[in-house]
Amino acid sequence: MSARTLAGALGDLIHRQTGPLTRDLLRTPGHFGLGQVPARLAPDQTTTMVCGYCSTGCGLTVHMKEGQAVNLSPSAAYPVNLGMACPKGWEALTPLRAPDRATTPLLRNARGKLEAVNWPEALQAMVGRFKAIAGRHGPASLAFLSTGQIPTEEMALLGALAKFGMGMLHGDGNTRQCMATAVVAYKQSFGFDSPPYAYRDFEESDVIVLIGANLCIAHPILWERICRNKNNPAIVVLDPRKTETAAAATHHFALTPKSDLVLLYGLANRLIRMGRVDRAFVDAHTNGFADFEAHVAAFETEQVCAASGLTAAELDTLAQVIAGGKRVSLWWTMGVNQSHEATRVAQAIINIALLTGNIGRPGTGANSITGQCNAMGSRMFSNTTNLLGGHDFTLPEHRRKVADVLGIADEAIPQTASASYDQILEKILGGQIRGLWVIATNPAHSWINQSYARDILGRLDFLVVQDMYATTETAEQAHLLLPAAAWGEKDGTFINSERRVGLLKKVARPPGLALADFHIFRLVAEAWGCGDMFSRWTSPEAVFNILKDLSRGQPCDITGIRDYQMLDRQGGIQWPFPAAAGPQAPAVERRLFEDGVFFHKDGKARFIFDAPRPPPEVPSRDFPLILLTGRGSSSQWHTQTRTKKSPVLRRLAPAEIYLELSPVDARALGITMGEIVEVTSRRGSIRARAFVTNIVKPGQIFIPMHYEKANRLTFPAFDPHSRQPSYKYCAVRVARVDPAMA
Ligand SMILES: Nc1nc2c(c(=O)[nH]1)N[C@H]1C(S)=C(S)[C@@H](COP(=O)(O)OP(=O)(O)OC[C@H]3O[C@@H](n4cnc5c(=O)[nH]c(N)nc54)[C@H](O)[C@@H]3O)O[C@H]1N2
Ligand SMILES: Nc1nc2c(c(=O)[nH]1)N[C@H]1C(S)=C(S)[C@@H](COP(=O)(O)OP(=O)(O)OC[C@H]3O[C@@H](n4cnc5c(=O)[nH]c(N)nc54)[C@H](O)[C@@H]3O)O[C@H]1N2
Ligand code: SF4
Ligand SMILES: [Mo]
Repeated sequence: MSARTLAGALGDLIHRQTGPLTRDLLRTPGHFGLGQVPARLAPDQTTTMVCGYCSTGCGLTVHMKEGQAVNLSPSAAYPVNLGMACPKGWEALTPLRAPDRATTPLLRNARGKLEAVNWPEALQAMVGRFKAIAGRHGPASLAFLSTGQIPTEEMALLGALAKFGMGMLHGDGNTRQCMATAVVAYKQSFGFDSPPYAYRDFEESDVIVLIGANLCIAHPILWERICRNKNNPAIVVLDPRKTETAAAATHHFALTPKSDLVLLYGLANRLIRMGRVDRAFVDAHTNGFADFEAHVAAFETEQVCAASGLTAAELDTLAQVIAGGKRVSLWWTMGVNQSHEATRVAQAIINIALLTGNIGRPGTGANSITGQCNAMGSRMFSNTTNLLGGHDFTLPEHRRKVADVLGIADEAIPQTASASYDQILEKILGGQIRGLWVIATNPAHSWINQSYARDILGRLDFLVVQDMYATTETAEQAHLLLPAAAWGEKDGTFINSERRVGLLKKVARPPGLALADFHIFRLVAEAWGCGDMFSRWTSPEAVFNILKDLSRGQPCDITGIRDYQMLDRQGGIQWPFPAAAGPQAPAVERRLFEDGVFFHKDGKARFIFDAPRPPPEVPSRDFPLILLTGRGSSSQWHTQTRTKKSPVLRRLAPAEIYLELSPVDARALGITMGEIVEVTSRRGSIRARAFVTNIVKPGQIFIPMHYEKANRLTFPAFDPHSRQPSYKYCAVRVARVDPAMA
């Protein structure tokens, strides 16, 4: 398209988004600041929207003055958080005003420097370079890496644009680092990616088992929901570390890292021998129990204790507590999903819920807790691994259905799912992928085995990074930076851990020339020449209506949600909510499988299991310690691009990288509290401050992922079924720094 029509389309979009603007603004980079009244809100009022950090999905009430969001408070009426929020939620507006916001597109010039350009120039550069690459190497030489942190409507537009419009075969997201294991485990076991619970189950259990999940830090408001439980529940934590959650639990079993599979099989064996099998449930609603029973029979106490580090008495207690529960819920997060055999561990948890009949009733379930605010949206609608709406790229009838809803040709839809994140990086290394578009994720900090990741990103012919900041580790490597509006500056929906579709709203103006990701995708579509394909995708709410149609007849059917207002009134609505359910509002909290019918064709859940395997890199004489990584505090978010912009949050967490080291190891190494030490793996060496603590057991150290150097050490192992990275296990050594060198 010509520059004139492009500028016209752009003007039209910006006009609609922000009110009258002169055309000159499109051509000249510059600031027009926050501060004008977003079109749909009165100047002074409050409005409730979903938080943009974690998957808990708290409702935050934003206070407006003269059209600006000036403050916020947790919403008491929202069914998720009931008036509570964690520090990140309270401080959610601060990162929007950071001085390093990306306010204009930046293009790398001939001298290798990023230089401000206007939108038409940026779009021309992106489309020109990408088309040249695709022309020479085919459309499969372009790929995208996206996120669980933008609204579902934006994800769907990106996925449809990239794959159906621009012809890309491959696109994945940071949800691969996070939820891929739960997705595969649920699909294989239940027939669809379907976390079955409502948060109320936390309040209704008499036994709560948390496996590799540190709720107090990572999902603080879900921990608050546990605290509302009136049944005096047993709270059992399976975590190698004595985390804040473990310390507050009634039982903590500090299992050896990556021994979960052996332990859970041993536990299943015990429960079966204790006569704790719910025969009626197993017979009516599951397949494969007899084989599973035979498989776990070999997991005797001695072997299980040797592998897990638990004593026989501890194993006994664990089995007794679970066997004694009438309403047992089992919850897991990254301690499970990030492992070399993660999918089978997740399914070992599912198997325990199935065999004890702890599913489909209040206070029960095999429950994966999601990570990012919209990881669940990306699982259903990002068009990466699944075809839009939880469909399957490989099934002709699914491709036809999606093509019909979208009014496109079947042939526009790829017949295979995308390569996974790690495979995309391998393809860059192999020269098959040469152009990459990174949206709302920061792989140059968060991907496993960093020096390799950065080297790979550095090999691209053209790297486009679309972010709200120009200063992220990945943005620094970009050839083109596209400035994005952030949470609070745009409309759309997120889906939280309990499958609740919640609303977000524009309560602030994006800075400078930054645009909502939604509008950036629309502009790229126009510039690419496939704008016609998206003529109905005019606004987030128009896309929401398309997504409803795509979900029809699927387990995640949301055709009953009339419009955004209905979401606003109800405090979000969980899927499924099909139109067939009738016009009445749905119950506030609903769980799946109350009828015992699962999503496989025969309606039955499956027992799936495998032989345990050792991790690919284990401690040795030279690297005697195990490195664990994860979340460090409730006020730090991932790579900290947002949370470090808040002075309040900064004060709540250590400014520099540290490691948890046991007193036993510290003594043996001659290391004292607070000393700077060197941590070395086969992939790299970093310096960090020693925090000597009994949180970790001897032989293990822990480093939070929030500091850029953490992933220089990690070992790139992947679960073979989910391709999720195993961030939480590799071999390292720790040494004092020679005082002369310190
Ligand atoms: N404050 C804050 N909250 C967040 C995030 C954040 O960055 N900051 N991120 C969000 C996201 S995207 C996610 S995915 C979630 C993650 O939430 P969590 O999974 O709860 O957090 P992690 O700290 O990564 O890992 C949890 C625990 O797994 C344990 N673990 C390590 N290895 C093993 C093992 O082999 N077996 C078992 N059983 N446990 C093991 C670790 O010791 C750790 O305590 O948090 C979400 N919430
Ligand atoms: N060692 C180790 N590494 C880990 C983990 C671990 O436990 N240990 N956990 C893994 C997990 S579970 C996850 S989820 C990943 C997270 O890894 P990342 O996704 O890389 O981390 P974030 O810091 O959340 O990056 C989000 C980026 O999006 C930008 N952004 C925010 N909002 C918007 C928006 O609306 N639009 C646009 N365009 N940009 C936006 C932010 O500025 C930031 O640069 O890390 C993984 N890495
Ligand atoms: S718990 Fe999660 S959703 Fe709730 S306020 Fe904190 S970061 Fe936001
Ligand atoms: Mo995550």
